[in-house]
Amino acid sequence: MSDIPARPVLLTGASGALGRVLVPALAAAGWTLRLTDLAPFPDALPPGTSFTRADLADGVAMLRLAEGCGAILHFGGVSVERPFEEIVGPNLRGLYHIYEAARREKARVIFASSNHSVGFHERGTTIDADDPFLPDGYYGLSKAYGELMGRLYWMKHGVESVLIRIGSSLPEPTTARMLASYLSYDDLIRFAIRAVMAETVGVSVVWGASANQAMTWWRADDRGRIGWTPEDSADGFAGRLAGRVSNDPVEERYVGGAFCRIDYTREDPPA
Ligand code: 15L
Repeated sequence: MSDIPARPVLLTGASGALGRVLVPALAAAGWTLRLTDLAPFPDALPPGTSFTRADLADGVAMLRLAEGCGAILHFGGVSVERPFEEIVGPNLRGLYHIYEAARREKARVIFASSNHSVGFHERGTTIDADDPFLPDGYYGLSKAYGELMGRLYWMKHGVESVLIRIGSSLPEPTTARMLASYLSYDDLIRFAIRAVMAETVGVSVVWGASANQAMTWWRADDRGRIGWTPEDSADGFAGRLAGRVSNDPVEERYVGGAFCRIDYTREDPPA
């Protein structure tokens, strides 16, 4: 079975940290990629790729970019906690433009959701993918909205989505929290390939963490439907990072870590 999609794939957020990981890997796998971002693409463009600078807020540009594409890897938008007004354009309106383009092209969306959509779940508990959203800020809320958008477009228009709630995808884990939340770049690349190539996915939700022993927060998801199993692990960093914690009880209590603390005004944390 070939791992090359029949139609080109659109990648938004191509100039971002994860976009720059995916581009060379997917191009090397022989994929035809249409890349876009608000920022210029900082690396050399590999064969089989083209780059167009565009704003997610520009619905017509998104429709044009998606023309003829079979899948959209949507990694664009604001990727950290920011004031509400900065999130609305790229993450809410922009997401709508992506789904409208997918609807027109009958394309599948692979949406880079985030652990921050469930960031206020406690680290001491274990949740499944269908447990309630508990966003830890406007950014996490926008990711929950994106996931619900995926469900709406599936029910109403038959647009398929794979929604990956990414933990911490970095070259390597840097805090004790990331001993659980770390997602290696190679596991992310293998995920993206399976998410695009899997035969049917409906709406699939996947926890985006490597096979980390400390990952006790998340359990059931739809990875079986897309045929993805993480192969890497943060475990080798445990000795070095176990003590790398903050002194902040809010940050250490919840899955979303430092994002939970931003603009936190409660004086009576829940018992
Ligand atoms: C995210 O969603 C962010 O995009 C990233 O910058 C990290 O902060 C990550 O979550 C995390 O929670 O570690």
